[in-house]
Amino acid sequence: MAAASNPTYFDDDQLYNLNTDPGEDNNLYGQEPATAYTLKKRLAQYIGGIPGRPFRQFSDSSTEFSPAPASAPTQPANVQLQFQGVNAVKLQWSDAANNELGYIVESSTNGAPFQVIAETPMGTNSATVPLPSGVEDVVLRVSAYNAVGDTAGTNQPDLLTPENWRYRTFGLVDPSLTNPISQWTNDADGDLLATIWEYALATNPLDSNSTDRITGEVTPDGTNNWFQIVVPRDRRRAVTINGRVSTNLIQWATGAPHTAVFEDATNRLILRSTTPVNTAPKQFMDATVAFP
Ligand SMILES: [Ca+2]
Ligand SMILES: [Ca+2]
Repeated sequence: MAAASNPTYFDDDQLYNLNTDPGEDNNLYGQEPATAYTLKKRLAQYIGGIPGRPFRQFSDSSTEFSPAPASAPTQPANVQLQFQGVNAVKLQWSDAANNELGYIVESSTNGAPFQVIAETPMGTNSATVPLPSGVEDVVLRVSAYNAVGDTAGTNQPDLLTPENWRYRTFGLVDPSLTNPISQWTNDADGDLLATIWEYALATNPLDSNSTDRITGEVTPDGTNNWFQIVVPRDRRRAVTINGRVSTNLIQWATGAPHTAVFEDATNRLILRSTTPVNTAPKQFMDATVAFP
């Protein structure tokens, strides 16, 4: 009778919003991963506390489920990321745990705390998740979980690494990243910043109005005057920026001992010539950028 009147009666996992759906017609399980994760943990803790309950008395397909495990599950191994277009990724991992309630995928955007964006059953080894459009700084992690705790995979895919960023930036127009437009040395928007610099400075390589520049300044420290450049970068981006200095614009000396990092902040890098202006009044500086 219930099955005849309720289309989700035989669903393995069920979650309803009783405020808006008192008839339980619309199974939200899968749409509310954080809720499913929380409720499964609470349920496991609850039934794990009933003494003498005869678990697995039915021919349950679950061989892994244990409501009262002795420890948190083993972490998922070998977490891998595969793009499904520029705004979705498939995560795959090895199911190394034998007492997990399931897996969760969490994301952290722009350095914010991780939030659950997908939940999968025990024994699973993949999930496809959407990415927030236009947000470049996204870190993903996969954890096995049970009532005792969560254990995150060591490898946390980072969408801001150079190749992931390049794919998300140019994948719509050049999915194989082989055309001139998507090359690191190219200036796709003609704003005189090569794409590798747009990446380092956190500007948009496809928008000529999105640009930034390195500025120079002379700073006294009481004894000497120092010539330095301020590079407005984002430290999360995996590039190495070196200062270089010249007295004739022909010969350049790059990095130490000719230049030194004076300040290494999250949003800027200050590189200083190690020769005081008092000693060498005529100096030129700029910076080079390369992947580490
Ligand atoms: Ca450019
Ligand atoms: Ca630009």
